[in-house]
Amino acid sequence: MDVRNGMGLRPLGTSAAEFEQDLLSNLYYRRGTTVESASTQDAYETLALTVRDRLAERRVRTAAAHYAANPRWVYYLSAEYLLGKQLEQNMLYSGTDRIARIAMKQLGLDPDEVEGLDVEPGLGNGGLGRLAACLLDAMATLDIPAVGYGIRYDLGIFKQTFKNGAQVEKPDDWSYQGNPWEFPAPDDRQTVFFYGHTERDANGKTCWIPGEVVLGEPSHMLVPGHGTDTVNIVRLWRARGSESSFDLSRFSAGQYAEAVDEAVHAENISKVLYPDDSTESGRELRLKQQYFLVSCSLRDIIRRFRLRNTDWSEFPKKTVIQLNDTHPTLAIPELMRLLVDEEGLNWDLAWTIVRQTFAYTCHTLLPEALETWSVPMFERLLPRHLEIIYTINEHFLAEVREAFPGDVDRVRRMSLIQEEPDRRVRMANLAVVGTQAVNGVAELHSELLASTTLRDFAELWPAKFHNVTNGISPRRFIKIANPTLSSLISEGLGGDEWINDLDRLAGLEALADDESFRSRWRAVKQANKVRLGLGDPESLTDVMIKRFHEYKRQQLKLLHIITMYHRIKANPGQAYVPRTVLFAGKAAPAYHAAKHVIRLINAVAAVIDADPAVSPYLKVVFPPNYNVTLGSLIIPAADLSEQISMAGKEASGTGNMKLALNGALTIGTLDGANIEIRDKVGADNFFLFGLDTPAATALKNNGYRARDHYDRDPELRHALDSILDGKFLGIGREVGESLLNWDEYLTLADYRSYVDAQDQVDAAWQDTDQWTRKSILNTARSGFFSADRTVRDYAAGIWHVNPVKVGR
Ligand code: 26W
Repeated sequence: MDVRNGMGLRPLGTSAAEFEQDLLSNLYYRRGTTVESASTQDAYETLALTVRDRLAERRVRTAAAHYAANPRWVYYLSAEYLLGKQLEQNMLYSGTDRIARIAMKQLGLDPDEVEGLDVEPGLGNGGLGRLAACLLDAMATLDIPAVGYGIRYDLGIFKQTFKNGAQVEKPDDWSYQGNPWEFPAPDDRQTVFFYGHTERDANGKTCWIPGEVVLGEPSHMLVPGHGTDTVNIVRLWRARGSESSFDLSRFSAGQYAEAVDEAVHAENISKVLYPDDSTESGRELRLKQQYFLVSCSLRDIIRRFRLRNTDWSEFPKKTVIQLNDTHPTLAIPELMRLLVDEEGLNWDLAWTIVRQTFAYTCHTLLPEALETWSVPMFERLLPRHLEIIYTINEHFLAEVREAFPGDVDRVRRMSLIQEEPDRRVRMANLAVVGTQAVNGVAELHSELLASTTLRDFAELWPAKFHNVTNGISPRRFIKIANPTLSSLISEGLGGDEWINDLDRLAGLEALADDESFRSRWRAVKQANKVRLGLGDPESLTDVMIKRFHEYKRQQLKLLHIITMYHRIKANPGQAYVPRTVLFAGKAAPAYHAAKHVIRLINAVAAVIDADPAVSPYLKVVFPPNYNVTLGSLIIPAADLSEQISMAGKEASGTGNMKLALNGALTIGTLDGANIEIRDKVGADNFFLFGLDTPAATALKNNGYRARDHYDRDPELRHALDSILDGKFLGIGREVGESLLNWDEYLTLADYRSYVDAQDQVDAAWQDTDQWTRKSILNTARSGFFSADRTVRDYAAGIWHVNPVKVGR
């Protein structure tokens, strides 16, 4: 009986035998080879395509359901996505993980070897990029019609290696072997203008005469929901030279380089991800990337809108565009340009549509991370957009003057244009003015945004400001990363519904009192440490994994390590809690202070390793090239989670959530989402230390002198002196001096409180049962930090969208 699904196709098989058949046919027809002559790469590509087909089948039904529903869409604009490896996720979501491995074995293939060829697309720097990926996963799992838009960088975040302990960056040509998970869609290419000038035609209509034209070619990757048939997409744009960019006459004149010059120039736009995650580069190519992203994406969004709608006033009802930090803020003047210059709408209607359509998430508090672009550069690259921004500013400042008559300072602070010391466009101000909602990513962060960084705007538009505390995908960061703990939890809770309903973890609280459950919990952690294979599995695994930045204070962790080293050296006979301290993370290539800390960590690690009096009790490991894949290996093996940033600096953090969910206890400051984690898991199950935000701010404002702490704390002085005296392979002078003479992030001020808290950690660790109870309670009370809850908050408070079920 020939059954066909709604798409008129025979559904793909769900048995291992049928999967094997599909593997074979894909090997023959799509890979053009045979089992006998297939390379492992052939086998990998074939496996990927065979799994992808099952998701593509759902994708077609999703697209049909969405078309029929003509819903309100969420468009997520982000310059970064850290999607992680796709194979294991897509096998889990398509329910093929078991049958695929059986089928491969049937064909004499080694599943681990084949799966080992899956590549991680490193299209992001850190927190912001990974959050984007977790939110896309949750939107699909909650059946919310959504599309992610980004840039398909040829070269992702650099590969990190160490040479004599120093970070070395290597280009990451992630799709060198191709990428089986993407669907190129050249027919949806878009045209993007740069440079040139503007002209007014007879009836005053403005035209932009570009100086350069490039093409944006999209390819999309599937974003499957877990436990549902929804499959959304993330569309990534790649820059191409226009058809006519190859100069045949120059080529035939032997000027080969010149012949391709224009094409190469165009392709450079999406060539490489900027590796900065906190300091703006100010580079023109970065601004080109940002405009390229928003111009292609808005044209695609309008193409999709027109499929089912004609009336522009419907646009904000059918479309909400979330700006992931200021990087895609040019979307605001770009939509104004498209509506006014190309669609002929009048300014006020266009502005109403624009403000109702956009929302902005801010991910930082660091002033140097708030982007501003020099007016001359802006004028040269985007002349029409600068005109539009001037007009927006005019109307806006009139509103400010009306609301705060005579307050010239406020007008100067709120203007979209900084006048002194040089004229710059303030992207954060534009993002706030051109959107219907602004949110921070943790309660403290959102409060600080409204009371400091964006205070003027919060006083003008209090209702516009929201908080949406970050979240993480439980599928990626416990189900896939920690399968053994996941099955123990499912056993304890009597089912695995918790993966899509994380609050159900609360059911584990009772099991914290069950000795046999506790010992199995410990065994899982132990096995994960053995799997990681870095350091003695019996030791306390103390983990600090995140980008390197002085506000995150890896230097404080280092001072603690050196203090432990000195204590062990001074009292060799004493019993010590064996510790393995694991660092992982990259520093922006131009961020030299952070790179000095990396070098010093590796030097201290080497000295300790070589010291037989200390190495039995203390080990420092620093695996290179931290990314989603390495994080997924480290997080399940962690006992202690280091979240030690200066209070008021870490917007939220998401690593803190991943580690707590996997049963690590947190030692941390009252910063970002640490506060909410401590509230949820309980103060007894969290090691708190350090100054809170008001105290830190007060200390900074009342002439903080780091040297005072050095003078009055002998252990601190000993640790700092050992750095300054070059005790660690002569490395670290810069770090020592910057701490003693500058210490912008109050590292020395929090040292004593931190070391004392670490002593409490050692004490707590020795009561294994108690520690295990606290570990189970951390997991049990982490339900709130699911990205599903985060997306539900966005959907209810900012997007006002509803799920669309995808039928069979
Ligand atoms: C202009 C260069 C640049 C590039 C990236 C500046 C700032 C960024 C990102 C906003 C930095 C970032 O990743 N921020 C992190 O975002 C996470 C997700 O919300 C938060 O959890 C982290 O606290 C925050 O540091």
